[in-house]
Amino acid sequence: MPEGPTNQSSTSKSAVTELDALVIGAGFSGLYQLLCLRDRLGMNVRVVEAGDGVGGTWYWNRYPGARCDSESHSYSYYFSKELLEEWEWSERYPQHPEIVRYLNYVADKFDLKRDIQFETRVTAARYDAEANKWNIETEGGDRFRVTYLVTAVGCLSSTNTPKFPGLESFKGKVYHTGQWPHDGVDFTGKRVGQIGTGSTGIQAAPVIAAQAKEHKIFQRTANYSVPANNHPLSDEFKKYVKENHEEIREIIQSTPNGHPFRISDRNVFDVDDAERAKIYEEFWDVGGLRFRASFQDIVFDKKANDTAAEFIKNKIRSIVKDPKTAALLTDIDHPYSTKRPPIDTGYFETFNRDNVELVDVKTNPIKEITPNGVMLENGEEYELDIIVLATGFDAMTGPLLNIDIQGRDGLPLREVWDGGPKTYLGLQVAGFPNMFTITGPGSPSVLCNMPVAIEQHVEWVTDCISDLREQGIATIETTEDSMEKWRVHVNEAAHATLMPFARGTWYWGANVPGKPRVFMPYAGGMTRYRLICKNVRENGYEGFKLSGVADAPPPAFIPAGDFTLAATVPGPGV
Ligand code: N01
Repeated sequence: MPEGPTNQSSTSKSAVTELDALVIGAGFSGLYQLLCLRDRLGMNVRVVEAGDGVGGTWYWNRYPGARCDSESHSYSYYFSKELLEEWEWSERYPQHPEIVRYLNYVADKFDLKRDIQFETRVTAARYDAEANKWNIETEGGDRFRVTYLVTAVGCLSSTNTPKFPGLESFKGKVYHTGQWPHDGVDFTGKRVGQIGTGSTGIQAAPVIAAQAKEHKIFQRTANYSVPANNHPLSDEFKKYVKENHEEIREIIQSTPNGHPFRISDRNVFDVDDAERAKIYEEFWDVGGLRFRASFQDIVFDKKANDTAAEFIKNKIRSIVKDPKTAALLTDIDHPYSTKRPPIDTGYFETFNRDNVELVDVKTNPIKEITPNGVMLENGEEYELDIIVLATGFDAMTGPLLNIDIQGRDGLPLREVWDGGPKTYLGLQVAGFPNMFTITGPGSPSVLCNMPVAIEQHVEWVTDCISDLREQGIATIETTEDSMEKWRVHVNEAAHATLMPFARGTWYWGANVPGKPRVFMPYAGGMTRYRLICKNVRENGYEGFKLSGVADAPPPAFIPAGDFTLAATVPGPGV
């Protein structure tokens, strides 16, 4: 298996670099945060990035079939009219290389790379209360001393490799989809085993199967998927996008999940069975995440959800020719969309190929990896040349906890989050002044089209730092009480949906053994969340403690407000 990035520079202690701010990560978040702090606020900023190029999650996730599940014209920055006019996506759902090209284009256009230090992995960040500075160390021995620390580490950047006994003994090659070799993998003539059928596995399987000699797909939990209906964008659509940025922006910034379409306000049982079937057919043909927008109550009402679930299962049965395989694929244990709903290009059709076999590892789990392949509990062994681990991520908290972050009095973040992540708005942790977590746990993040969530967070952090500097405020720091109020609200938001029906997902931290079971993203919808953050700022940073400089008295502390879900902005997204 390829190693993650390592810093190539010397390990000797280097001089300390003093900056206004350090941003960790050069993905969508880090690039925009750099631009905002450097060019809008005139700050001295550096981004440090483990990879040797920009892209963040997209730098590492180069597996076959890697494609974004958000529609390209919404999977873009919306802060620059010029950028929107210049850039043109080629497909409805952009492939990995096109997204990386886009991010490089952005980095070059705004001259960002000169302030990004590549191949540099942050290992520690410690707050020095006396100096009100963050001291940051990297694997290669670089040291930084900064006033503001912004983590832009991504939600899905720390891979999850299950501890299969014997994995190291395998004589063939093992690849994790989240650490894919940059020069690709040739499956020609190979016997390939793929473990995992989440969004990644569902994208990868058809592409691997088309090349491999044999492709065994080990499925533990069956999953829904809706066809992406991907296609090249027509000139007409490209023209529409170029001429209607404002309208598209208005939609993505005012829908709960940040996608470029409105969710229907009709309920499943507002229409009769025949009409409902017709609507589902239409949305199935449109494809992608729009399917879920066909009725507003699919993610809130179990009976409504059952109708969508049954529709998809019937589609699977109609596609997959072998009844036994179809039965395994439709033996789904959760309501539709309570796990992150995948979208696909020919996933279920792949099981009609002669070289593909679905292996049930729910009733007959993987016992071990042998030198020759995968052995199941019943002793059955699958001989393989390549194992592809599409086993996901230590999501949301993993990338932050991999860094030794210590706040006031050496308080480790690992200790504060021992029982699960605690944040206020997903933006800050009590005891960690002037540290901001872009798309941190407790924010809409992964339940929203990510660039939309990222732009909102980056702009809020930028406004916040601007306010602090203008008003001579030395520190902003949330409180235990604010985090507790927010925790209650995040929990309430999740329980207002059907999400608790699928507690075995990475949303709950359930995919990593020993990880606390806490619903991590905020399911109250991006629209509501945006409003809450706006109000927090307008109310003088409600729920945060602000400390004055020198002898000036600190500004008054306004406790965190009441985040009741009574305001009716419908819930979650991706
Ligand atoms: O990971 P996952 P993913 N034995 O955790 C299986 C985003 N994404 O990489 O369900 C056998 O969803 C596991 O089985 P189970 C998106 O947000 C975005 O697919 O735990 N199987 C499951 O099938 C997505 O949600 C895009 O029973 C084991 C799979 O591995 C997130 O990334 C594209 C196992 C892991 O599924 C993560 O998706 C792709 C074991 N011991 C992904 N351990 C975009 O378009 C795990 N599994 C932007």
